[in-house]
This record gives sequence, C-alpha cells and structure tokens, in this order.
Amino acid sequence: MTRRGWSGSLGWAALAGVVAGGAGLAVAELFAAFLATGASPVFAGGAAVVDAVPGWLKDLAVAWFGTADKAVLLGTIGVVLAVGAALAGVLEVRRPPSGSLLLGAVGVVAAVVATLRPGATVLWALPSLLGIAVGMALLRAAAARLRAWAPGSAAPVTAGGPTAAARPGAPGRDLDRRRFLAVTGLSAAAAIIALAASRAVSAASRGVQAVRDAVRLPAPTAPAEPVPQGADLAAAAADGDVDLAPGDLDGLAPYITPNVEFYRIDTALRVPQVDPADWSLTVTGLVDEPFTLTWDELLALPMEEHHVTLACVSNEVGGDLIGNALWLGHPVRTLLERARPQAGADMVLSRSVDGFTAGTPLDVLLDPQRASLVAVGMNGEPLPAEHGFPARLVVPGLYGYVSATKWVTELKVTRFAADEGYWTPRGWSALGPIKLQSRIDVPRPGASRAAGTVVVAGVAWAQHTGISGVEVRADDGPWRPATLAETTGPDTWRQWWYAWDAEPGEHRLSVRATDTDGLVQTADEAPPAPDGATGHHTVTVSVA
Ligand SMILES: Nc1nc2c(c(=O)[nH]1)N[C@H]1C(S)=C(S)[C@@H](COP(=O)(O)O)O[C@H]1N2
Ligand SMILES: [Mo]
Repeated sequence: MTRRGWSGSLGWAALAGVVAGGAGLAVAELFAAFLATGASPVFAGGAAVVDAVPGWLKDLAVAWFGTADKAVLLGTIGVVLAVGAALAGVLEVRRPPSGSLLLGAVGVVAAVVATLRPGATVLWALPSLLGIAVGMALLRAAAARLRAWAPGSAAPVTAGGPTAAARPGAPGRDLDRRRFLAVTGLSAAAAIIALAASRAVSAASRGVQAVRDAVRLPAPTAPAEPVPQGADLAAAAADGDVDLAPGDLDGLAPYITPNVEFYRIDTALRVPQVDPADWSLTVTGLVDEPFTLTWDELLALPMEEHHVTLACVSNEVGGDLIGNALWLGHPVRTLLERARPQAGADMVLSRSVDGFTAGTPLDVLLDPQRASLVAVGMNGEPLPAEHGFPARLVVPGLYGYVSATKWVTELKVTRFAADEGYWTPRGWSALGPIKLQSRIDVPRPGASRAAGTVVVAGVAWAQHTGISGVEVRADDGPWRPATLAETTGPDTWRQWWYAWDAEPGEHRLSVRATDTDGLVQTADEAPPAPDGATGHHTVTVSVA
C-alpha cells in the first residue's frame, strides 16, 4: 500500500462515517418531528448541555456571542458530531466493529438524555435509538465494502497476505469500489430526504404562528394608565415639546420597546410552539382549591393593562437586556386567592412547558398594590412566540429569572424551604428584586462631539419604587441634576437628559440615579451574579 492510497482510504472511511452518522441523525430528526420535537437528539442534547454547563461558561458565551449563543452552541455540537462520526468511520474500517459501537454508544446516550428532558416519556428514546440503528447498519455496510476495495485501510494485513481483491488491477476491486460508492451515495441521499421531510413536518409547527395571528385579545376591563406626552423624549422633541433637536437623541431607547426589538433571554433552543387549544394553567400545591384554567376560560376573565419594564439579572452595567412594554393580562393575585393558599406557603413556583421554573415570593404576588399579571398581550398584540405565547408572567420589580416565566402552565404554591427555581441551584440568588440602575444611551461610547452644548440622555430604573432623580458628571467633576422625562408610574424606566457644556478633550461621562425612597445608586461595582450588577455606567467621548 502506498502512502497515498493509505491516506486516501482513510478519507473514504471518514466520509463513510460522516454520511452514516448524518443519515442516522436525519432519521432520528424525522421521527422526532412526528413524535415530539423535544425528542430530537440535537435539541435534547443541546438543551441538556445548556442546563449542564457551569454558569461562568454560560455568561462567557453570552458575553462573546450575545444572542447568537444558541447558534454557536448548535454549530459546535454539529462540528463535534461530525468529527466523532468521521472517527467512527475510520475505526469501523480498521477495527470492526469498534466504529459502529462508538456510534451506538452516542445514540444510547442521546436516547437517555432525551428521556430525561422535562415532559419527556420513555418514548422520547425512540428517535435516537432508531436513528442510531440505521446509522450503525449503514456504517457497517459501507466499511465492509471499503475494506474489500482498499484492504490496506484495514488492520495490519494478517498472515496469508493480501486477498485477491487487494491486488492492483484485480477485477473485483472495481466492483467493490462501485459498491462502496453506491452504499455511501444512497445513505447520503436518504439523509437528505429524511432531513427535508423532517423540515416539512416541523413546518407544521408554524401552524401555531397562524393560530397566534388569529387570536383576538379581549379589551381590558382596566385599561392602561395613559402614556404622558413627555415620557418619550424623542417624540416630545419631534413635537417641539422639549427644547431638543430630535437628532440630539439618536440612540436613546424609546420609552416603549417595540416587540421585535425586545430583548429575549431563555434556555429554549427551539422556541416552544404552544397551541392555546392544548394549553392550560394549573394552580396547585399548598392550596385548598386547586384548579385548572383553559385558554378560553382565561380570556373570559377580567383583563388589566399595565406598563412594566422587564429586566434580566444578567444585564451588565450599561447593557441592553431590559425593555418596557404594555402588558395585557389577568392579575395573578386573584387566581391565587381563588385557590386559597395555605398557611406556611411563601413561594409560587411557576413552571413553563419547557421545564423552566421561577420561584416568586407569594406575598409579592398577593400584593394588591403590585400589578403582577398572567399576561397574554404585549404592546397590543398576542405575546410573540419568543416572549411566551400564549401566556407568561410579568411581575413589576423582580428580575425575569425569578418571575417572568414564559409559556407558563403551572403555578405551584410552595415554600422556599421546599422548592427552588431553575437558576437558584446554578448560583443565582433565590430572591431577585431589580436593583436601582441607570444607563447613558447618548452619546455612544467613543463618540466625537463639537465643543459647546452636548446632549447627554439615557434611561434609569427602579421598578416598583420609581426614579426621583438622575445626575450626570463629567470626569471627576460635581454631580449635576439631569431633567427627568415623564413616566406612567414607578414600574417602568424613566428617560432623562442633560445639557453638558463640553470642552475640548477626552471626557468620561457617568450617571447615577436616585429612587423615590431616597436611595442613591451605588458606585460599588458588582458583577451580574448572583443577584444583579451594580456600579455607575460611564462612557468616554472626545470633544474637539
Ligand atoms: N420558560 C422560560 N421563561 C423564562 C426564561 C426561560 O429561560 N424560560 N427566562 C427568564 C429570564 S432570565 C428573563 S430575563 C425573562 C426574559 O423575558 P423576555 O425574553 O420576554 O425578554 O424571561 C424569563 N422567563
Ligand atoms: Mo434573565
């Protein structure tokens, strides 16, 4: 065997492995598309990785890749699987059946992982098992043909010397080569067909999109507090209501965040597609009267509207994992009161269809002064699928990870001593009140401005307490009061602006807020974990 032939057959072996593995995976995906999308080995495996990776790695992934973190994860899984399958191909040709056993082991692991996903049944093992059986059979067949065609690729030639087929120019070789290529080519074709079919089947889940688009939300029995004219500075500037040129505010987050721009944070690799016809909300646990509501029953209840600014605990100082929306929903409080919580209960564990849970203090949810909603509408539309369609929780004043369960299906009244939400065992605090914070949106870091009056603007938030003041300073100068925009109330962020008299040079601009309790935002820097970042947002600008 020449070197060239040796490496050439290694390449064929690797290709056979990748094709067989790919075909097995495609078969598994197709089966999963029919059975349960969550049973797909790729997504069950990916979700298991998401749940298992340590918090610091997850934070790093978000920091590096932002909202592309899920695509990067799936891409990485794809590369690892392809390399593993290539290895299985080489092993199967050289030391049968070690390669197909390797594939089988991966398939069994995938099957077990799938059965451990939230809401899984033992049936969820089937797609992986069936897929891997197909992959193993294809690999064995391809490897046998390849060994016959290029025997140098097998384990060191044993006593007795090369077989007839191995001799150059032997008539059998051509036939074996054609057989190998046929097996591999047919496997590849089967993989492509299975993949296309599974895409077609999952396209049916887009049906939920059509159902969402057809939903007519009820009118609120208690409509929203009106948004004051001066809550959105850019709009006010455009109307001539404040002495600012609209262009001065380019980059300032709008008071209401449009749904398409609203940040999205969750552990779901595939957005759950929940048909309201199959959905229900159960109130259970330490209650005297557990009950279940259907979608129609929920929509028939009185609906309230409320502006609430959601924030993620992972938001860095100056970050954009925060957004403000008008939510339509039914108060969580009345649902809990109807179920009649028992003495000793102090937490509500809300659960999503995808297994995510959040632990919220019961007294917060029972507080008549706090508009905690089972929300069905967001800025006048049904919830977008990524934001929890058909229903989610929205609790003013608490970070999302302890309150804002999307695709919510269960409210379990319980005790902090007995239950914990998804993020608590992963190093995040059991309680997550939103911390007083402020952000400079204008100018952007690194921006250049002409000397003279420079408009500085941004947002500040202290949900459910409210913002009473914002101050800005340049370099180590004195804190100067900014002008506050109006707001609907304490549950949302508040815009602010400041006319800075800028002199030439490089300058650092910082902001700090004060809440209506008189608390001044701390300069102490803390990272997001375990209960929210602190410190002053500072941007550097150059003035010429
Ligand atoms: N089902 C589910 N709900 C969830 C989460 C999740 O991972 N799964 N993440 C929570 C977190 S950490 C935040 S900050 C908010 C974000 O809500 P949004 O994506 O609508 O902005 O959703 C919360 N609800
Ligand atoms: Mo979050």
